[in-house]
Amino acid sequence: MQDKIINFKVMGDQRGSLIALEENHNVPFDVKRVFYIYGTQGNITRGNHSHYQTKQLLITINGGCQVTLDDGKGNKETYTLNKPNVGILQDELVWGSMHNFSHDCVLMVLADSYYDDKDYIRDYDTFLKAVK
Ligand code: T46
Repeated sequence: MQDKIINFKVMGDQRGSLIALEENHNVPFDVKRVFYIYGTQGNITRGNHSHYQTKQLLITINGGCQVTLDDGKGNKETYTLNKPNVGILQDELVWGSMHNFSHDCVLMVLADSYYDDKDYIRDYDTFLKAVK
């Protein structure tokens, strides 16, 4: 799933760096929602679900974590996210879990939908049925 990684252009100057995210340019969808998770202990796993329709772009803007993506068709890959200029795309109907958080990790997520609990698939067998 190498095509899931997006490298963002780093701009800025001697004062420091800057990354700009623009919907349908370097973010490959309409951005309806941004949220971020932080203060997660290193032994905790977050996510552990899929979405029926939502696409997400995950970026660690500080610290790092690992993200495991599973398309339910035999493709499962774990990525290390620890650079603010790299994002991982989690498409709809892809199971995602986030783990091995550094104490200072801030994981920012851009999504193409408003929050709707009904869009979540939290049971792995239900996910596999939805993929088929
Ligand atoms: C994901 C990982 C990285 C909202 O009210 N609005 C929102 O947009 C979201 C994402 C959550 N919530 C509420 C629902 C729960 O009461 O915040 C609480 C925690 O959400 P959740 O248990 O889904 O948190 P995580 O860390 O397991 O998962 C979240 C996202 O849901 C998920 O899509 O990729 O962060």
